[in-house]
Amino acid sequence: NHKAFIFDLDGVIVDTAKFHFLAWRKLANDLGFDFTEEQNEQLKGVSRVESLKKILKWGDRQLSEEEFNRQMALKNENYLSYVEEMDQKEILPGVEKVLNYLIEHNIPFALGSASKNARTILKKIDLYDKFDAIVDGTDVSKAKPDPEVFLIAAEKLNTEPQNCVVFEDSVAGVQAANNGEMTSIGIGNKKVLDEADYIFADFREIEIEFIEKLLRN
Ligand code: B16
Ligand code: MG
Repeated sequence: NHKAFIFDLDGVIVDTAKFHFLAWRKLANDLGFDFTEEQNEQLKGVSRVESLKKILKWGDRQLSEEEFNRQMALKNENYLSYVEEMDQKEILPGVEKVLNYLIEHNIPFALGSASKNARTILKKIDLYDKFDAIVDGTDVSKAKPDPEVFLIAAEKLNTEPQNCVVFEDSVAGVQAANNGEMTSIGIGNKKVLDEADYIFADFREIEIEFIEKLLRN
């Protein structure tokens, strides 16, 4: 039984949250309404289907199943046009320092993302081969805050949930880690992520001493 680390993707390793926001906002605007950056917080870590349901509710709009699926596909196409432009420079500051430490010390780590585009993105930023396991939106049936995505990751890393440390930028993701009895580390706004065991604005604030402390716990 060993310690292991699990990383969310969007908002933790890369700032694709900004691309999701742009693409969802375009969809809303095309349907004749808008939503705020504050509302967008509620979309973070949430699956594609659930995100569109929430947005339509905000705009008080209903779509046929066919139109719903068409809009979702359009949004993804638009989102992928941003992803297409990504490269290693998109890896958020401080992330590689932590990943390199884990690699050097043979500490296993996994990706635990709600995104169905996670593998594409990891390849674009050249991190695909670094992870010991990848669990994404194509592997799960229950969305965050359900802990399923992280529990599968723990299993793939051959360890117990209690030994796992999860890095998350979303409220739903922090709750998922807590629901899975894992240590939760919020990356982002202290006020938004107050349910996390530890909170940092970004990875530059995370010292290697902190990682070592987690490993001793
Ligand atoms: P996709 P994460 C999540 O990724 C995003 O935070 C969320 O905004 C997005 O709707 C969801 O992935 C699904 O993404 O449309 O690419 O399948 O933060 O869990 O890595
Ligand atoms: Mg995220």
